[in-house]
Amino acid sequence: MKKMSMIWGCALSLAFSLNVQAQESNGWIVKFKEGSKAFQEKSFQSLGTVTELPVSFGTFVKLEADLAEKSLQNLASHPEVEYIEPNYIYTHLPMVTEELESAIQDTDYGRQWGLQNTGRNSGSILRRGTVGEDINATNAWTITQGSQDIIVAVIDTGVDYNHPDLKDNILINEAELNGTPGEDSDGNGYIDDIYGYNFAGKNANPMDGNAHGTHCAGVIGASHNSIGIRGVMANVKILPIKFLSDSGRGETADAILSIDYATSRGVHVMSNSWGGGGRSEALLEAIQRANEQGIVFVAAAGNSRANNDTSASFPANYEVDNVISVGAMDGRGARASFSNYGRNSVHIFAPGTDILSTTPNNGYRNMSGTSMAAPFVSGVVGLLLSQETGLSMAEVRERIVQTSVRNSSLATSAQGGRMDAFRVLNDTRN
Ligand SMILES: [Ca+2]
Ligand SMILES: [Ca+2]
Ligand SMILES: [Ca+2]
Repeated sequence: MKKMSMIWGCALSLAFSLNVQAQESNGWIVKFKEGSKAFQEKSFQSLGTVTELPVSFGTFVKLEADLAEKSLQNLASHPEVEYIEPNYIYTHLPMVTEELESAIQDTDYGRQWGLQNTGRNSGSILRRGTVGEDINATNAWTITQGSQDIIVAVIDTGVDYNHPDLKDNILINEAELNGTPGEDSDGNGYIDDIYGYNFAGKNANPMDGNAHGTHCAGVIGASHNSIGIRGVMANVKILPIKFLSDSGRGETADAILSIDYATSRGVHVMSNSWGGGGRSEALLEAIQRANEQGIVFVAAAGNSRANNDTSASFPANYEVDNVISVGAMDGRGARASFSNYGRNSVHIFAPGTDILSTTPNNGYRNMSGTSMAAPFVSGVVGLLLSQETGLSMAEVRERIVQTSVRNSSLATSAQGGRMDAFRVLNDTRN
């Protein structure tokens, strides 16, 4: 007992502030100092279930335990503990899901107002949308329709990689496809990750049992073919990564593994339509590792009508050059009623109400949310990177922000504008 009190020494401050403890969480994440094995000590193991996370940068464990304040303070002040923080629960960010009255028979590109707003495809009969309040995709496609060399990770509830409107644009890990089942054929630490990975289920099948991730994937990269809808990118490789369960919930520990996995797979963009929880140092570090590799991290701003300048929404609010925070706009070019905003913290608005996209089992559906706006930006960043190389993360974000079309009803973002893909590609600045 005496030894234990020596080990879990005197009090220091925790890595998080007390007010975030109101956020829902599942145990704790503890980062030990490089090479430390202190988590294997009996006194630590006795606190609860301890799982070492396979993060290649530092020693992380997930601790499933209810800890009293004193135990927390003791852990935080252990000489080999870098920090301890709650293992937050995140949720996907759709507001409304609408079943379609009829099945889609053929190309329904005409219903995709986010790509080309006719005024009649973006509102009701009583309240029409506004012509041209879209991402100006048709003009952008005269410059580029993307590239199969650009990889976009969809970090979400998984993706239906068999969907006929998606399957040609899914990244296939050929070494695993052609390798031995049951073995890690490409030696990346994950067995049989042919289509991506499922960190929620701890297996190699990132199939979507929710619809949210498949919907986001369709916005980015549904095939330009004779069926269904069109993605912002006709040509792209989508990497499905599942860390939100089929109920749309996931935790920090799995989000970190997802981001590191995407980084190791050499993606160019990560599309993140989820949020919740408080500030996590461990998650921030994973985003910084992606930033160092030149990977853009697009994040939905959140659906709580909140000002992110005054109440931070994560991961959208992490201040790293590669993070682009996206608010949702409606078919009249106004901020969607549910969308978060913030002159300093929300970079851009994109279409996010009544968005038609793919759902599992050959389906299509309308959904609304900043969840739907974020993948529009992921797709446009993908178009930009198909066309130009060598841009820094800060330059990519500047490009999206400075070329936006200003609109007084979107003045609650960095430049007060909506994203315009044509202007992004042409670098037409305000
Ligand atoms: Ca593998
Ligand atoms: Ca294998
Ligand atoms: Ca299609």
